[in-house]
Amino acid sequence: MKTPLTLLCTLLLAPLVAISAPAVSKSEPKPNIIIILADDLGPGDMSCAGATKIKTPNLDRLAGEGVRFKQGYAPSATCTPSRYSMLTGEYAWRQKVKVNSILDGDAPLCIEPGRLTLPALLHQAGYYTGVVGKWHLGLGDGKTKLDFNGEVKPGPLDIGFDYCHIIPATVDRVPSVWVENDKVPNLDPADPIIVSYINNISEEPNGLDQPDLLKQGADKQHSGTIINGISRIGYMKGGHSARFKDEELATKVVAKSVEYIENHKDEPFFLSVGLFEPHVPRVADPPFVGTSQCGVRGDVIHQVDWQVGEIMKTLDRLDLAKNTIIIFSSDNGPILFDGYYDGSVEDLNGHQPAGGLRGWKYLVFEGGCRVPFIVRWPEQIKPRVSDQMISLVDCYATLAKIAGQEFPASAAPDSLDLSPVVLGKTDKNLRDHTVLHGIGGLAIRKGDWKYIPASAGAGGMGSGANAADERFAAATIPNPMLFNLAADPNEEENIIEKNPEKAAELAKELETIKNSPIVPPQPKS
Ligand code: NG6
Ligand code: CA
Repeated sequence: MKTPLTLLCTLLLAPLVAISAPAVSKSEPKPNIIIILADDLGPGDMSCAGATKIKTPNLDRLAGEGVRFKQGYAPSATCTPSRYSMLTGEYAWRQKVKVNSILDGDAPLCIEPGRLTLPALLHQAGYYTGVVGKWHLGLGDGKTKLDFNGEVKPGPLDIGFDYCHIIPATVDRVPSVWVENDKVPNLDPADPIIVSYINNISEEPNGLDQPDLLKQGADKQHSGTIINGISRIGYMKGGHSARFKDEELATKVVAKSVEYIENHKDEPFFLSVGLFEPHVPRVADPPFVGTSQCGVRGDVIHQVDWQVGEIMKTLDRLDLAKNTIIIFSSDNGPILFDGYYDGSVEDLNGHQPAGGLRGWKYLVFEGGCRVPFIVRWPEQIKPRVSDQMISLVDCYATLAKIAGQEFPASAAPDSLDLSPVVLGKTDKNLRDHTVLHGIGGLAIRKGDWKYIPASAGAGGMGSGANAADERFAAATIPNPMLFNLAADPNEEENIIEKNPEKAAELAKELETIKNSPIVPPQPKS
């Protein structure tokens, strides 16, 4: 494992990745880039992918005007490691530091300040770079306790973003405030914020003692301080004037994204938007309440669709749509019960969030890691649906190529330049394998084959995208598994005994990738 110093030396000494023919000619203006990541959205959660109880007209339009990948992956079945991989081009499990778990709201920044991240690279390429919405990559240096009343840093601005308007972790974790450019806006110094994940430092009601105050019942883990009628993970005191309301989060994401696009319309810009839905707590804004046919989880997916639509409308209004790349995906697969009794299980009404795939968020089964993956760039991409494999970890090398920016080969060791795939210049699967990370460990998909070593599984976290199916209730993987996804897309039949050589080959390949921090040479189209 590399120390920061050896990593830095490797980065400095490593050869630059050769950017042969740029994906965009020098004379054309660089495309703007917007990555919109939903939170826990499944591949079956869009009407263009077959959902009928949920309507996603804006996502359907986006997909219809771009390429929709049916084999799109999040590198991990949880948020922090997936976002880490997207921004660094490196699988998070290569790091010893705490990026493989789920960070609390007061956890330190898990990306080294100064690292050549995707936003840092795009900044070098002349882009203005910003992030709005969910962060969940930690804040502060971890040496002193993070103080939300002062400068909340290091954070996004130290790893390549020029602007940020974020919430620290998840909506179900304290502190329930925004952070804009290292400061909590609207904070009254006479009412300072104190946060603890260990002790109940707040004199305000909590979910365990006063469940009668709750809008939604919650499990023990989510029964900390009650804020806006929802009990959260952790305890929080103070900061009343700065607290967000759940029902206003989506409007704020739209307002800040639109303002950002307007402010930077005349220069190439990169905007990373972290939507909060359909992660728990699921609280629909008034216009969306009761609009879907599968309960509140469907209603907040309508809210996802609305937010994407507002961003698309802004691009249309400013005449930027043609030369703006929008990547829409999700940080991990879907889940129904994740701590709050919000009716998502009971109201499912036959909807299939993972499109029938096995498993859910937290798990290395396809249902945990397969995600919606749409790329629209009207000037360069012909609309189509693709069966080629792609992962969020590929955003780094692919966008570097499109932006015409070189980087040291070791900077993004797991990222493949898939620009030929994205731009429809090849039918080949330039990514022929991908490593998937879940709470219990790693798995590998290569071609149609998927190998899952025995592991402790997800320790019973959450439940189902296939809640009705009892076979999928057990999250533990006591024996290794092998599936052929072409014949058995839902991973129902473990065929390891019939194919021991194939299992051994994939097990070996997984070990090789684990031990080699650099991917084989980038594939040629
Ligand atoms: C888990 C929470 C879950 C959710 C998740 C993060 C428990 C029992 N469950 O620890 O509710 O917050 O973390 O989700 O605490 S993620 O999409 O950001 O990874
Ligand atoms: Ca998530």
